[in-house]
Amino acid sequence: IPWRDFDESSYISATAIHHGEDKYKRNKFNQQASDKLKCDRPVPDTRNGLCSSNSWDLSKLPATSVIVTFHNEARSTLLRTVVSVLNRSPPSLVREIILVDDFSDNAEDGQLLAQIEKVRVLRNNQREGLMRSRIRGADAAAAPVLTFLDSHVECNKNWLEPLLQRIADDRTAVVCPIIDVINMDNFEYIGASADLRGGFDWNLVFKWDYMSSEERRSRAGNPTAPISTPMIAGGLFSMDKSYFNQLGKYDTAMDVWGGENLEISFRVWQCGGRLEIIPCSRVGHVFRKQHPYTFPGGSGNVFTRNTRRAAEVWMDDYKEYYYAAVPSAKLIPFGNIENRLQIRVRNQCKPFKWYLENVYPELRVPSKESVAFGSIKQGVNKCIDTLGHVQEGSIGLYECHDSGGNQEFSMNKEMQIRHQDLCFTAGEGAREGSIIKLRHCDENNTMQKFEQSKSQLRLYQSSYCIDSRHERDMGLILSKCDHSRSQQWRFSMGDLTH
Ligand code: UD2
Ligand code: MN
Repeated sequence: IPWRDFDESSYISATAIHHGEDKYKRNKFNQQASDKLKCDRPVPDTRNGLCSSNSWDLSKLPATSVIVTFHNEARSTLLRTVVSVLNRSPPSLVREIILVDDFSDNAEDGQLLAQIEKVRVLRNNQREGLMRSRIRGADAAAAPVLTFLDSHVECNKNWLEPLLQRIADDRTAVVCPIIDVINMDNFEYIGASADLRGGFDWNLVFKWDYMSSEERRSRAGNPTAPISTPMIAGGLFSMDKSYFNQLGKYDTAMDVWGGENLEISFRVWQCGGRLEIIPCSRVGHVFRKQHPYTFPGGSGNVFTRNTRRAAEVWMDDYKEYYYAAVPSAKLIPFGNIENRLQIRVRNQCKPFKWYLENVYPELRVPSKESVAFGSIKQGVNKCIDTLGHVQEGSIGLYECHDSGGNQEFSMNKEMQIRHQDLCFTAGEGAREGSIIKLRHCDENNTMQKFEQSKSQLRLYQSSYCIDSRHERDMGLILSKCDHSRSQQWRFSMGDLTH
C-alpha cells in the first residue's frame, strides 16, 4: 500500500509511552516527543541556497536500494525514516527499502511496515550487530547502488539525487550527506555546519574536524563541491554495490556497533576509492548520548575489539601509536584477520603511510625521537595548554579538547617537553615557584630537562615537579615533588619507547 494509507496511529500507539514511564528509558531519546510528530512532518531546507538551482537528468542516474538495520528502534522514528525516503526521493531512483530487523524484541515493529510500498523486511533470528545486518541487506539488494541509513533519520529535500549523481560520475566515490541534527529531547530539526569533515585522533575514535579558515575561504566560491573526508561517521552513505562487494563489504567478525566506519574508511581510501561529503545532500539524524541497547560482550570490549581489527589490518606499524594512546587495547584479543588481509593484497591497496600523507595530513604523527606524545592530561578533563602564548609565555590548564593545537606536546630523548620549537623551561631555575615558560629549545639547557617519574614530571636532577596548584595566578610552576594531585600528569600517548 502507499505509505499514505498505512495506519500510522495504531502502529505508533501500540508501543506508546505508558503513563508515568520514563520517556527516555527505551530509546535514550524522548520517545514521546517523537511519537507526537507525523511521519511526514516537514523539515526545514537546510541546504546552501545554491543547491536549489541544481538539476539532474533522472533517467541517467542509477537506482538505489536503501538499507536500514535496526535493533529495538522506536516505531515513530523508524516509520519516519521510511516515509522520508519515499516522500523525498524521486520514485524511479528508489528500488526498495530493505529493513533488516536485528532481532528486535517485538517482531511486529518491522513486520507491520512490510505492507508499505517498496518496503522489504528481513529479520535476523539472533542478534548479529549492525555490520553483519548491513551485509545481509546488501546481499539482498536488487539495485546497482546501496544506500545505508540509520533507523532514526529524516531525509531532506533532494537528498538522494546528488549522491547518486556523484556515483554515476565515479563508481569509486563513497558519498555521504551532511548529517543534520534532530534534537533528542524535542525532535527539532537543526541544520549542521557545512564546514566539517570526519577525522580521528590516535585513540581512533571518530570526531568532526573543522576545515581550516584557508580551506573555508577557498570553498566560499564553490560551496556545493564535494568535501573529501578522511573518515565517515558510518551510518549514512551511498556506494556502488559491485564496488562494495569488490572491496570486501564489511568485516563480518565485527560485532554490534563501532569500528566499522574506521575500517571501511581506511579500506576505501587505501584501495583506490574516495570518501566524500556531498553538501547539497542533507539527512537529519537523532544523535544521542547513550546506547539504548545491550552489548553482548560488554560495550568497551566489543568496540575495542572491532577497532583493533581495523588497526591490525590497515594501519601497518602506525597501529603502535594507537596502542600507545590506548594501552588497554592490547589486552583485548582481536581474532583472526587473515581474510581481511587478503583483501589488501587482492586490491593492491596502498600502505597507511600513503593515507596519512595524502588523505589526512592534519593528523599529527609523533616524530621518531618522541618518547611520549599528545595531550598532557590531569584528572579527567584538564589538559596542559599553551593558551596561545609564545616565546617567554607561561602555560596553563584548559578543558581537554582532544584536537591537538595548543594542547599538543611531545617529549623526546633529550628529555625536552616540546610544543613545536618551544620547550618547557624552568624560568627562574630549580626552585619552589619557578614559573614554567616556553623558550626556544636548547639541548644544553638543563632547565629544559624533565623526567617522567610515576605520573610526575620532574625537573631532571632536582626534587621539583611541574605543578598546577597556583595555575590561576601564575600558570604552571615548579613545586617540591610530593605526589599531590596537582603534580599528576598523563600523556595521551605515554610510551613510545619500544
Ligand atoms: C554511528 C553511526 C552508525 C555506526 C556507528 C559506529 C551515524 C549517524 N551513525 O553511531 O551508523 O556507523 O557510529 O558503528 O553515522 N543497530 C543494529 N544492531 C545492533 C546495534 C545497532 O542494527 O546490534 C542499528 C541501530 O538500530 C541503528 C544503527 O545500527 O540504526 C546504528 O546504531 P546507533 O544509531 O546506535 O549508532 P550511532 O548513531 O551512535
Ligand atoms: Mn544512529
